[in-house]
Amino acid sequence: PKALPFAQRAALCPNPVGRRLFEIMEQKKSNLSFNPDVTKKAEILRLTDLVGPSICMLKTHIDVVEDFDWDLVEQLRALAVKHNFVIFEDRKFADIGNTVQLQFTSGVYRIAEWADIVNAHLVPGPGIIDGLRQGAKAAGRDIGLLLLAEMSSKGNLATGAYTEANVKAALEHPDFVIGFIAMQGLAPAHPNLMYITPGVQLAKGGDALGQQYDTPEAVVGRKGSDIIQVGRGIFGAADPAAEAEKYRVAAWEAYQARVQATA
Ligand code: UP6
Repeated sequence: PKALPFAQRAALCPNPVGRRLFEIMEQKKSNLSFNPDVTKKAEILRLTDLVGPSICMLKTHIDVVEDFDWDLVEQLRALAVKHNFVIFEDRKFADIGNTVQLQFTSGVYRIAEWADIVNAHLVPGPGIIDGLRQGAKAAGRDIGLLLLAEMSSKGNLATGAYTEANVKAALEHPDFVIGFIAMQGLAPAHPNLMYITPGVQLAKGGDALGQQYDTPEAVVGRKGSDIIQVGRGIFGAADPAAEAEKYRVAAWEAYQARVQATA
C-alpha cells in the first residue's frame, strides 16, 4: 500500500493530538505503543520510565490498577513530558452517548482530564462519538478518538460491513476521530487517519484466551498499519527497555521500507 511519510501526514491531521502523535513518531523514530498491563501503580510507573525513550504512545487500562490514585495520573503525565509520548486510555467505550460522556468525565478515573486519546466501539451508533466529543469539550482539552474497526482476538465480530461502517463514521467526524484500532492499514488509504495494531510480538503465536500475534514486519511492512501495540512481548521480557528497542527498530524499519517502496 502507498505510504506518505508520517511528517507529511501530520500536516493533514485536523485534530491537534493526531498531529502531535505523527510529529512525535517522526522525532523519536518510533511507531511503537507500549501497554504495561499490570495491576500495581509502582510497576506501571517503573515499566513506563524504562520503556519511555522507545515509544510514541503509552496505552493504559486504568481500571485494572489495584492501588489507583490521582498521583498515578500525575506521574504518568510527568513521564509523558519527560519522554515525549502521548497517553491512550484503552477504555473501549461502548454505551449510548449520554452514558459514555459520564464515564469519560466522571467517576473515579475522570479520563477526559488526563488521556490524550481514547477509543470506542461503534456498536451503539454515532451518538457514542458525539457523547465523547462533548466530554472532551467539557474537559477543555485536546483529545483524539480511535474507533475499533477491527480486533486481534480469534472469532471477533469486527469484520466486513462493521469495519466499513467504522471507516465511514471516522470520515464523518474528522475533527475528533484520528484513526483506528485495526489489524492493517485499511484500504483505501486515508493519510490523515492512523492505524494502530494490537496483537504484535516478534514471533507469531497467541495466548490461551484468543489473542493472536503477528510480527512488526508483517503488520507495518506488509499490511500497511502505522503503529504496533505491544504489551506482554515487552514487559514479559527479562530486559523490557532492550526489548522495546527491538520492537521500535523492527517497526520503524518496516515503516521506512514501506515509504521507500512507494516513493
Ligand atoms: N487490544 C488487543 N486487541 C484488540 C484491541 N485491544 O489486544 O483488538 C489490547 C488489549 C491489550 C493489548 O486490551 O491491552 O491490546 C495487547 O496486549 P498484549 O501485547 O500483551 O497481548
